[in-house]
Amino acid sequence: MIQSDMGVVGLGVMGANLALNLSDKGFRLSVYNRTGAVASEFIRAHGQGRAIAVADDLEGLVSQLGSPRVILVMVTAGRAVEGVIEQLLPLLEAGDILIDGGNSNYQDTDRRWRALAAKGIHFVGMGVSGGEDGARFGPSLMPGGAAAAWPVIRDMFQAIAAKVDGMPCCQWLGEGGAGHYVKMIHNGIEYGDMQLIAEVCHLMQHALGLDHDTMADCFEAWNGGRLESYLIQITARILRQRDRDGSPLVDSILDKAGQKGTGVWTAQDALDNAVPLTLISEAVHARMLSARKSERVAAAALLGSVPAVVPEPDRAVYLDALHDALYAAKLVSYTQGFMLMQAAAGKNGWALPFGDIALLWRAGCIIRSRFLGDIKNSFERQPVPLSLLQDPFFAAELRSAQAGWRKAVMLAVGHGIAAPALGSALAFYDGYRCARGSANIIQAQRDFFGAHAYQRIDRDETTRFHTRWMGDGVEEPLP
Ligand code: NBP
Repeated sequence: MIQSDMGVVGLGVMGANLALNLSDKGFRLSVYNRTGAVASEFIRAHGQGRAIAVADDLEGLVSQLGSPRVILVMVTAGRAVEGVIEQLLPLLEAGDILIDGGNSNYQDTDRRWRALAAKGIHFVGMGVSGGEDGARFGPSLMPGGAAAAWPVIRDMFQAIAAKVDGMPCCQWLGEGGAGHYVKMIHNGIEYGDMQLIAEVCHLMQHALGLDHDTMADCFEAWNGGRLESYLIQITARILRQRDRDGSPLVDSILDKAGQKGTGVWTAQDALDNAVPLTLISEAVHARMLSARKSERVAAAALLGSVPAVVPEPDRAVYLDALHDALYAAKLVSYTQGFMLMQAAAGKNGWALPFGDIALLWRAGCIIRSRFLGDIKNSFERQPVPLSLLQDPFFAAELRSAQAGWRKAVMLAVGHGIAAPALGSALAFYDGYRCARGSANIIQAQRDFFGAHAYQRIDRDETTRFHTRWMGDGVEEPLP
């Protein structure tokens, strides 16, 4: 009997499309789905002429695989992944490879990688981005976990991944939960990009008074320049979409955004690692505020509405400002995302390939953009800059975008329109480029009320001082 190259467990949106992509590239598959009717329908619709065998149960699936067995699990993250692993474990042998391609929390992946390694099973946590279309025709893939698995699975996943100039958007990222960690950051950055675009749309409509076609024209024009990206393209399409009565569809869509958790995980991880990930965190908070619809409606009646729009002659200048603000704030968001990955790499002992990560995201995924090529270049420079804001190219870009960025934030503030991502990015930028900040006051306050001591600018930072603020005012060095 011919044995399959890979088993796929879970034929939902992602599993089915990845299976078809793998099949298109010539790999022989065995597939299994908990609800058998889903697998039967999959084969009825797509099986003709393909080397895909359906298994009725996991025992059947495992028996159809060559050695070492390679199994891709594409089920909902959390208990479902746990359950599938538990069921598969007695059926596997040392050297077999188990890949979780769902959106699992990287800490779960790390734990599973350790537990399965003790049994000789090579566990891989692989971030998959690009949604249904990406999975079918070329996703961005972020694998990490048991390094011994990579030489076995590399060709299969690089064959189905999106390509940029012939380079597959699929590279090994490191041990343990490294792959799912990078996917988590990708999703956090996606939250940030989406929030920034939403804020710009809101300002265009409510501060500049633009109609939806004009807004769509702007996004289309911007897509021809530095902001070229998938999310800018789809926003233009979204703005042109009409409802049944001919009005813009977006105006009839409820202004409440849901979330599945990866943005929250990213923000929590930033807090745990003491990384100022302000923009993505604001994007998560903005979704939370959006969900409080009835409370906002009541507050609007109580606290007042938005003032009049900007006069027409000034609008072109403001549109340029919004473009620059979007670009600069996006740069801050990616800077913060890479800062967080650098901190996590240090903490977890991962040698994350930052330039390759930028390349992995250049195609096949939701945050794909031209700009990621510039980030890749930055990580190739020698010496590698401390942060993207200290890269000569990006520093120059920010200096030239700065005036427009401030104008856009002032537009939002002046019109009472919330633009937390644009504004917090600017605050981060101003804080980051401030050689002498305000934390001296905080050190003094902490010493005043709690005797927490402070450091002095004219002494070594290891020497700490306390002042008897309410007594004789004498300063004394602490032992
Ligand atoms: P779907 O909801 O389309 O499919 C879920 C699959 O999980 C089905 O095959 C379902 O089987 C199976 N499943 C569940 Br639910 N519980 C199970 C259990 N206890 N045992 C065995 N199988 C179980 O999800 P999807 O959109 O394909 O997403 C799969 C993973 O990929 C998720 O982690 C998701 O976050 C991630 N992801 C999704 C996207 C996207 O755009 N959709 C993108 C990137 C990553 P059933 O038919 O018997 O219910």
